Amino acid sequence: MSYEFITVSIDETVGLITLNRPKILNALNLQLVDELVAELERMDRDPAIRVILITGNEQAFAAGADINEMAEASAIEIMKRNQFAVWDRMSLISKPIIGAVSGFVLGGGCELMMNCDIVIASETAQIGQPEIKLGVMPGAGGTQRLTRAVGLRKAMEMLLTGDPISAREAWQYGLVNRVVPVEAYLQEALKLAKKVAKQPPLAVQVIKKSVHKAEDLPLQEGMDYERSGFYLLLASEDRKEGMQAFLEKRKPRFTGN
Ligand code: CO8
Repeated sequence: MSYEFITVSIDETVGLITLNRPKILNALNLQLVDELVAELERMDRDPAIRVILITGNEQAFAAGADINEMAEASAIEIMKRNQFAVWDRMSLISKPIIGAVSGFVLGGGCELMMNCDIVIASETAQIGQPEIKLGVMPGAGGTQRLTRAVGLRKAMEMLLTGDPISAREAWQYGLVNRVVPVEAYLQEALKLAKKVAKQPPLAVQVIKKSVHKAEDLPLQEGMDYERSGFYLLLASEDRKEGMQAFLEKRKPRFTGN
């Protein structure tokens, strides 16, 4: 498949998607989001890929939705585009998504980052939801996922001022997993992706889904959900292999069955 606004490659079993509109700081136009979601879904189905990594460039992960595309459109036109129907499909991806972010991570860019399961940030990253400065508000999870991630007061401050926070502050609030020098962020994310890619794929996917359920479900329902996953994985070939390998004091060979 050929794309205009993203590039795609594979490194061992890690699928790498790079946002590629550098002249306008990877602003997310409709076509870019279409391409991104199509490729995420393709990689999710591709048995050769176990983990997906999304990145941008050093200057910008993404500076938000493409303001040119929104500026002239009426509310009804934007509603009729139904762009969030595509966006929301990202949360159905079953393989883990690692984000490697640097530079501007703003608006829709921050919301895209929050769609990633694990995030490695360069120390140059500036992360925020500046929509209020444009007279609007986030529409792809900025008030919901950010509040769950950093807590009500910090989210309120970020959303009402529109000011970005530094990578280090984002790390203190648990919004990103790790902050590394700009020269290293992509390699660090790739190293982590390869580590997760070596784990048994079924367990990885069931754990991912179960962790996300913790954001939505009351505790006891979440515990019930977790237990179903636990029993399900006991039926997998990889469980036999994992336990056998432990007993035989050798490395397991996981197949995803
Ligand atoms: N949309 C379109 N073009 C952009 C965007 C954007 N979001 N951000 C930057 N650009 C363009 C600039 O217009 C400029 O283009 P040109 O060279 O043709 O003039 C180029 O990128 C470089 O930008 P600057 O010259 O402004 O670079 P600076 O280093 O001076 O400033 C900033 C960088 C601070 C990032 C600044 O460009 C800026 O404030 N950008 C807008 C950030 C923003 O407000 N983002 C939120 C957008 S709204 C949103 O995301 C709603 C999400 C709803 C869900 C969407 C799902 C897809």
